[in-house]
Amino acid sequence: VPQSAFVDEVQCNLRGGDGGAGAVSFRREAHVPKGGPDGGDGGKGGDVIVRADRNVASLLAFRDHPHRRAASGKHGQGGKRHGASGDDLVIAVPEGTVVRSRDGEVLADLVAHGDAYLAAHGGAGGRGNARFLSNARRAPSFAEQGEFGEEHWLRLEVKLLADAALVGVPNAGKSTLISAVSAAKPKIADYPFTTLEPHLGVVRFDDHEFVLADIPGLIEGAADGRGLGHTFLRHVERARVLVLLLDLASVDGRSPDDQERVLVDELGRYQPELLDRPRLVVGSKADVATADFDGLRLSAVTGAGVREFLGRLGSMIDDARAAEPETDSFVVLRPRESGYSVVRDGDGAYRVIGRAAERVVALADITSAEALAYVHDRFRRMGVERALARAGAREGDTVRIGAVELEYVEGTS
Ligand SMILES: Nc1nc2c(ncn2[C@@H]2O[C@H](COP(=O)(O)OP(=O)(O)OP(=O)(O)O)[C@@H](O)[C@H]2O)c(=O)[nH]1
Ligand SMILES: [Mg+2]
Repeated sequence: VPQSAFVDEVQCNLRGGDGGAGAVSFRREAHVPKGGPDGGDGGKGGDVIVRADRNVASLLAFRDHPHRRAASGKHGQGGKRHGASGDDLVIAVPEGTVVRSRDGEVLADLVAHGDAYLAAHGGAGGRGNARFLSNARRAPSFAEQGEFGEEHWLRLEVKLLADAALVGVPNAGKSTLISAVSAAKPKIADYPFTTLEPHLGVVRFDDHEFVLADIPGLIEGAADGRGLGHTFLRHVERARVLVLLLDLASVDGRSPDDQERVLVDELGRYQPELLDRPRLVVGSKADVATADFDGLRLSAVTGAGVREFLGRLGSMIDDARAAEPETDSFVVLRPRESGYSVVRDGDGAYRVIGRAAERVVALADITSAEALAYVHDRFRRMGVERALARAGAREGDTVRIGAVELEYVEGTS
């Protein structure tokens, strides 16, 4: 997939956990050869939930792991012990992530921190045989299987937004630094105005993930349109932290203090609020530094000071994220489809489609007369038999439901 520098897009496969199976079990009592049914229910499989999280900056994690699956439910046991539910799987994505089906239909737009989309339902747990006790069925010898979790391919897309911007005079080493700490590969050269347009790079360091922007160098008068930087200051507007990169080996001998003054001046003239933004001031080219500088220094070439720089920047970004006000978030819960329909297979057999009907035949042992009687009874009550008759089914016709094939028997209804 051709990638724009500013858009992150992935395809992923999400699967809810399977439901646990119900148990077939009978109470053991000293004087009763076969006590009442006491098979417990299987646990529900976990759901897969995609949730916007301001601490995540990109969809990079999906490149390593496009397949995600929630935990399955545990099987039921005797003594009416129910299986534990599988844990939900919550997948963090950046704010602004758009969730689409594989066909491109928009399913959810996760704008703000906490917005969530239930992407794949976990399967229901099967009922244990204790649930099938009735006057007519004193010793049910069947239980339900767990339901498979839903599986969906989704397309996630997000416009990358800079968490931090590298601000510096031309030739300060901004592009060299972003190349050293991310996959961004802007052009690097030993003359000013090498970078003509902004580049974004995703940085992952320790537990931090953030987007860093490399913008063209700023010069005096940038806010009035001199040089190139002004056109790109809008990339700085959204940044949570501003990194002021000062050239410690400036060829024109500009002192770090002088550079900092120019940069702060231009930022403030462009937009006074930028001066309230957290700033990290750092000196570049430490390996060949000629200027005195007391602050944090790094060399993008030797790597000296880079880890400390990333740790500090990561913490500042995390603090800024944590300080952002909570907004109301929403959760898109897709209701699972109910009902069923009857269609014709290519070979003329009838097929009953629908979760509710398919659950009825998901029994551990469909071959027992008792289980079959249960299935017929349920279908009569649900109106499935009538629907088949209306669709034209005749005695002896094949009826498929889920993985099961049955013979149509004309009922009395
Ligand atoms: N020795 C040394 N040279 C560096 C370091 N960082 C950058 N340089 C050199 O400095 C020059 C400018 O680097 P760039 O990364 O292109 O600087 P820039 O700030 O992106 O420049 P503009 O895009 O023009 O604003 C290049 O020749 C780099 O090789 C460093 O840490 N050590
Ligand atoms: Mg550059």
